[in-house]
Amino acid sequence: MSIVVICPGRKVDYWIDALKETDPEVEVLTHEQVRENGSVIYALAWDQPPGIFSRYPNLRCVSSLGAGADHLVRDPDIPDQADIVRIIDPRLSDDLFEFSLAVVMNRLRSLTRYKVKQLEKKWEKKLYNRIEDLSIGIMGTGVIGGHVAEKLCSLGFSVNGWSRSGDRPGSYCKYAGKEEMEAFLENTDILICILPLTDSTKGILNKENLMKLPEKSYLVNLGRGGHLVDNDLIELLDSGHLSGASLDVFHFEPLPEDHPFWEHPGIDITPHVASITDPSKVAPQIIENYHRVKKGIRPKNTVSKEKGY
Ligand code: NDP
Ligand code: OXD
Repeated sequence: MSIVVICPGRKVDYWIDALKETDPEVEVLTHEQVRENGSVIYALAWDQPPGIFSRYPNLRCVSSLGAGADHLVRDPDIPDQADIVRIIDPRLSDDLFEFSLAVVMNRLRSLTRYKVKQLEKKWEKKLYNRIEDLSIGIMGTGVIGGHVAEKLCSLGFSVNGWSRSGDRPGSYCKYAGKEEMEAFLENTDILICILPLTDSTKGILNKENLMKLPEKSYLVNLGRGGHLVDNDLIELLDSGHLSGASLDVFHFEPLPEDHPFWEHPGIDITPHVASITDPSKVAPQIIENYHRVKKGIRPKNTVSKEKGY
């Protein structure tokens, strides 16, 4: 029995080395190395090519290499009997918090603007906001978003969190479901999307919803590119309703060279780096899940195929 690692364009060796170091007895192969397709019971995948899972008739579990598993939930070739699992790791949550904090502080103190002014050799002071001045709204307060919300609260930010159920623990102000979305948005100056991409969250960052934010609000999208309606963002930036946006995720990654986001002065772009899974940190949970699955026990950190996250 073996594990196959499928992640075209990524450094697959780090994954294979980390898994073998955790358990040298387990056979871990790239999909090019697999000789007996029937022996593969566990797959690790990111950006998998279409149709790849149909090669492995005995798959019992497919794991994302990251926290998001939308690329797996929408793959029609994962057999019904196989569980989908994702990575849950405190390091991922901490890294995403640190990234969010950096973006928020950049916004409060206009650091990107000063870099632009520096290149123009312009000495132009601008009033700044303090932590207590603006309220932050986190869309999606699950494992990562809930952590970000709590950490921002502990630094003195006023934080609102919006989720499907509203029943996760936390001291931030909670809003739940479609009914409370409007109130959540109306009370948010910096909106940070940390939602999973599902049928119900696709396109949620659209004109109608973003117009409910107060004038001059700022958008941060750390969820998935599919949450955002790109043209709506450009329209709202150009009209001045939004004062800027920081985007880490895109419909197509890498962001195509001719995409208008690249040259928009109101948009800061990062290449999906808000938090990056460290193979050595998460190999133990993958190996543990592999052994569970091998023994016929359900793996941990499963994704609901119905809910999509
Ligand atoms: P979780 O599954 O733990 O949490 C998801 C949260 O979203 C929950 O609070 C859930 O509500 C809420 N949610 C889901 N659907 C809806 C809906 N229709 N309406 C309102 N709220 C909804 O996920 P994680 O926190 O672990 O990760 C979230 C996402 O962050 C990932 O799926 C990935 O896309 C993104 N990510 C991005 C990274 C980056 O580098 N840019 C890195 C890591 C993750 P409820 O609490 O009721 O279940
Ligand atoms: C993600 C991740 O889900 O990088 O985006 O973990």
